[in-house]
Amino acid sequence: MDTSVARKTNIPDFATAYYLLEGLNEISVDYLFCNFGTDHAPIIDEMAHRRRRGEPMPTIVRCPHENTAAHMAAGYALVTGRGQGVLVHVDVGTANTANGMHNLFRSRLPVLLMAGKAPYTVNDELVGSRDTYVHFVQEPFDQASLVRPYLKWEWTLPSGVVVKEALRRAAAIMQSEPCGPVYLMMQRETLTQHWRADEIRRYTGERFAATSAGGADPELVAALADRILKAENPILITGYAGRHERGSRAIDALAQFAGIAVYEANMTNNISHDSPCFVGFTADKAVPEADVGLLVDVDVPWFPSDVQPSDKAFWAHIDIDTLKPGSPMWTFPGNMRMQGDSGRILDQVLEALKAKATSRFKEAVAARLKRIKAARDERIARAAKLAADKGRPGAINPHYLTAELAKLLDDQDVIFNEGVTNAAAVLMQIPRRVPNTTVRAGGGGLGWSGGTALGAKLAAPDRLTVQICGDGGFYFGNPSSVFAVAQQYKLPILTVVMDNTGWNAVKQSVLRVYPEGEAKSANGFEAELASNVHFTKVAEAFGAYGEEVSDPADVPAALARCVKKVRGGRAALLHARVTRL
Ligand SMILES: Cc1ncc(C[n+]2csc(CCOP(=O)(O)OP(=O)(O)O)c2C)c(N)n1
Ligand SMILES: [Mg+2]
Repeated sequence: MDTSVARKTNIPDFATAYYLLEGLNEISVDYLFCNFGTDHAPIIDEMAHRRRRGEPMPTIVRCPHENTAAHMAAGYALVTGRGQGVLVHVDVGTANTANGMHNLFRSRLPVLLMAGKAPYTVNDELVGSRDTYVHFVQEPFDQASLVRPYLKWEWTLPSGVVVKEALRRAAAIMQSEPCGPVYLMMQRETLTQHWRADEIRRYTGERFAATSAGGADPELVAALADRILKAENPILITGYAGRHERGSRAIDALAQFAGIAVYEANMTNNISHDSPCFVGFTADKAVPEADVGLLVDVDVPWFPSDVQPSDKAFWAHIDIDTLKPGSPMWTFPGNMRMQGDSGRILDQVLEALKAKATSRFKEAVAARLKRIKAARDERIARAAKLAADKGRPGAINPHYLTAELAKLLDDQDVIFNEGVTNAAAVLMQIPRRVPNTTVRAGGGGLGWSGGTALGAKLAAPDRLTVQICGDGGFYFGNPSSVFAVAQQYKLPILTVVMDNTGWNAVKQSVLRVYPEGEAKSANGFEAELASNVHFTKVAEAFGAYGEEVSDPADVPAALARCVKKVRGGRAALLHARVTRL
C-alpha cells in the first residue's frame, strides 16, 4: 500500500515485516532468493497479507540450498547491475552463504543478504518470542562474523520505525562502486512490531542515490597521455573491464589509436575479443618487455613468482578499485593510480592523446599494430591447432569439446566458466564478441556456476546461460538444489561437466611446489574422486535432460541435442568424460 494514501484516511498500522517488503520493492529488489526458517514467520505472514491486498512486493524464489540463493543473486546482478535480496535462516543459513558472499564480494557484485536472529525474549513477553528449541541454540555472539570479511555494511535492525531508512542505506552502499554485499539482520520481535503507516517515512532512490563512479583528474590524464606518446612497447592488462560495455569499447578505441597490445589476465568479465588489439589471456611474455603498462580493472595481472616487470617501466593503474581494501597484500606497480570508471578515464586519455599525437607517434603506432596483428593471428592459429586434437574415447580433449560448443552459441549467450584447470580451454576456444558474456567468479569459492547461470537466466530469459564446470565444481554447486530451482521456476540452463575424475588443480598445485616430491614418486596426489558416476541422473531427477559422452566422435551431436533442449525450455546436462588428471 502506498503509505502517502494512508495518511489521508484512517491511518492503518502494520507489522514491520509489511513495511520491509514494501521497502524492498522501493529499493528495486525484484527478487528475494529465499531459504526459510522459524525467523521468517512474520515475513511469510506479511507476504500473504500483501498478496491478499494486491500490493507489490518482490517475487519469491525458494532455493533448497543457500548456495543457490546467493549465486542466483550474483547472476541477476551481473546481468542487470542491480543487487537483489537473499533471505536466509539466522546464523546457520548465513554460514551457508559465506562461499557465495566471498564470490560476490570478490566479483564486486551487489547483494542484500538478510537473515533473522534468534528472538531475544524468552518468556513470551512479545509477539515472536522464543517458542522452539532452535531459538535457544541459534544465537551466537557475533552472527555477522560468519560473513564479515565479505561485507561492505552490516546492521541489526533496531526498530521497525527505521526499516525503510535502513534498506535505503543498504541499497546505496551495495550499489556504490565497487559494489558488494551488505547484510541486514532482524529479530522476530522487531518484525512483528506494529507501526502506523504515517510513522514510516519513504526514502526514495532519487533523493538518496548511490555514489556514481567518475572520471579522473585531467592533470594525471595528460601526464599519462605523454607517457603513451613516448612509449615504444605499451601494453594493457585487464581482468574485469568488460563488466561495463563502455570499458570494453574504451580499451579497444585507445588500443587501436595508440597501438597497445591488450591482454586479459586471470579474467573475470571479458572485453570484446573481436578487438584487433586483443592478443590473449596471459601477458607473461610481454610484461618484462613493456616500457609503459596500463593495468585497467584488474586484480591479478600476473603472478610475481613467475614474472617481473622492468624496473624502468612506467605503470598506470586505472581501476574502479585501485586500493583493493579487501586484500591485506596487493603489490602490483602503479606509478600513477586513478580510481574511477575505467571506460570514462580511458576515453579521457584517448581524447588527450588525440590532441597531442604527432606524425612520428602515428608511424610508430602503425608498426606496432602490425606486430600486434601477427601476435593475434598466431594465438588464434594456436587455439585452432589445440582444438584439432579430439582426444580419445574416455579422454575427450577439452579444447575440442569447447570449440564444438562455441559453434552452437549466439553472441549474447553467457558462459559461466568454472572450468578450473580446463578454464583456459573455455576461454581460448569460445571467443566472445560481446563484453561480459564469459564470466568467472572473482572469488575462489567453487560451486558458483550453476546458481549464477540460473540467476542470469531469470534476468535474461532470451539468452542461453551455460554452466561449464569440472566434476569437483559440480559437487560443490549443490546440483540437486540448482536443478530443483531450474525445474520449479522454469529456468532452463545448460550444464557441461568436464569430468576428469577428480581435483586436477590440487594435483597440479602439489607438482608446482614439489616438482620431484614424494607425492610425485608415489603418484599419490589425494586428488581422485569417484569415477564410475553418472551426473546425468542428478539432472534427470529434476526433469532435466541428461547425456553422457565419452567418445569424441559423439560430441557435436550430443552438444547439439542438449542446446536444442535448453532453447526449447528444458534444462540439460552434458556429462563429458575428458582427459583424466
Ligand atoms: C569451496 C572450495 N573448496 C575447495 C576449493 C579448493 N579447490 C580448488 S580447485 C579444486 C579442484 C576442483 O576440481 P574440478 O572442479 O573437477 O576441476 P579440476 O581441478 O579437475 O580441473 C579444489 C578442491 C575451492 N576452490 N573452493
Ligand atoms: Mg576435475
